[in-house]
Amino acid sequence: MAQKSNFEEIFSFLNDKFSNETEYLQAVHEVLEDVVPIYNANEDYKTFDIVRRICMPERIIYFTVSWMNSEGDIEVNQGWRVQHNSAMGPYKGGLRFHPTVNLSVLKFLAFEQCFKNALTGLPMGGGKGGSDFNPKGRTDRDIMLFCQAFMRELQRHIGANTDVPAGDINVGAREIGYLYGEYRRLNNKFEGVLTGKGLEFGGSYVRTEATGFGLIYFLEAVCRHRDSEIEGQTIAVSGAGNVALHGALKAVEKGGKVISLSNSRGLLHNEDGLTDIALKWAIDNHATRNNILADMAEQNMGKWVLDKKPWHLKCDIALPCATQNELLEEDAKALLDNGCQMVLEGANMPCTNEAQALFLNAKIVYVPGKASNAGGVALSGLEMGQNAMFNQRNASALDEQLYSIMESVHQRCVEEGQNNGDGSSYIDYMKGANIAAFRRLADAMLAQGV
Ligand code: NDP
Ligand code: 2IT
Repeated sequence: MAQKSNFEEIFSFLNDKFSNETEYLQAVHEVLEDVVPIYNANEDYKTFDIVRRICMPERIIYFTVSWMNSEGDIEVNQGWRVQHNSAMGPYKGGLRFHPTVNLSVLKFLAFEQCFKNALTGLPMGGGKGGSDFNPKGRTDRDIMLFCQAFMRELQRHIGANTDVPAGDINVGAREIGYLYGEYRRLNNKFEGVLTGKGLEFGGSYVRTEATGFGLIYFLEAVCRHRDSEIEGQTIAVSGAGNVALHGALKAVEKGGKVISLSNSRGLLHNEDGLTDIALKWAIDNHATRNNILADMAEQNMGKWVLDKKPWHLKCDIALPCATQNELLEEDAKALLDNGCQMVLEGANMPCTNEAQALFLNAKIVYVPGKASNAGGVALSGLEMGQNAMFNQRNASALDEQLYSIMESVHQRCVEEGQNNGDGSSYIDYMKGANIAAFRRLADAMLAQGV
């Protein structure tokens, strides 16, 4: 009789084995706590040790990136690709260049990505990669030289049907262009090996906007479910990059009042609400400015406040769109004290465990990033489809499909996140997202044997 795994043992196995990987363990615990009853009710999941296998990356690639910068100096960085799970399709997930990148951060991101990708309903496995390279303040030439050196190592591990990276923090259209160019030169072939490419070389319309727009489409679905609407609501946004700016723009287009943006240095506050003109200007210029928010303040688009986050501002809706663990317990308290009714994550795991617990306890709407920011990777999936067919679809058809994918992600969360045993109509979006994604992934693994 085959041995069956049990939850307690798996928890302590992971805790012991990866005790120094705090972000990874945080992401794993967040999912496992919700799936205990599903797991315990399924004998096959236990027999085939599905939970342990879902938590452990299938493969981790490490490489050293030694490169010569434009001054002729040698620089040495670390690079990784975590190929977490391929049961549902090629490994898929972004690349992050940031000095805080380490294996724990990439393992948490790769793990979450598998669940997010499962929620989109598209055939994509999950992965994540990146480097501790800090691109801030570097010349365009140095960025190109670094991207080329990084790809020289990464290229042997990826492919259109194997592993398809994309952007993430500090990896946008420019970096994807340089990475793609190096891949093409080394492999002598055009294939959809990266997403987020330029429109002239296999990129997709709407990919740049997709994460932020998708976040607001998800918000719209939440509002519709509660018989409310975005129009007239006050919204605090953190971050000032791809996700934050496109989320803020779409929120304003839907009639919301967006009162903040932020970055690692401070806050832009505008209590009357940022205009679509200001946000479009920021979208066009953020990639080339050192501090787009300070530049916006100089143009009277808001007030720049050094070293502040937006969470003390009075708002109805909070959209954390910067980075992991940016929203702490005291921030959650401040939001709740000020009457905030909804928190939807644009970033990956931006709320700490303590902050999450406060939101769930208060029974406000709390949506984890794996559901609410799934629009980016969903559009990446559509880019892969276009590359495989050697075609390019038009923007309005893709925007419509993004909208309907976000509606269906919302629906999956509602189906698994309602009926909390207390007779209320409260939707636990975190539980819903975790369970819906777990079932798909676990069943795909089960069907394929060991
Ligand atoms: P960008 O590089 O475009 O922007 C990142 C923003 O977050 C910048 O404003 C940056 O400020 C700020 N930030 C980064 N690190 C920190 C920090 N430690 N503390 C405070 N602020 C910080 O990245 P994206 O907008 O693409 O990504 C933002 C989040 O969204 C990430 O969590 C990412 O994983 C997630 N995400 C991205 C998707 C995409 O398609 N791009 C898809 C789904 C999720 P500064 O410039 O000062 O560093
Ligand atoms: O976190 C994410 O979903 C992303 N950075 C996008 C991944 C992708 O492959 O488009």
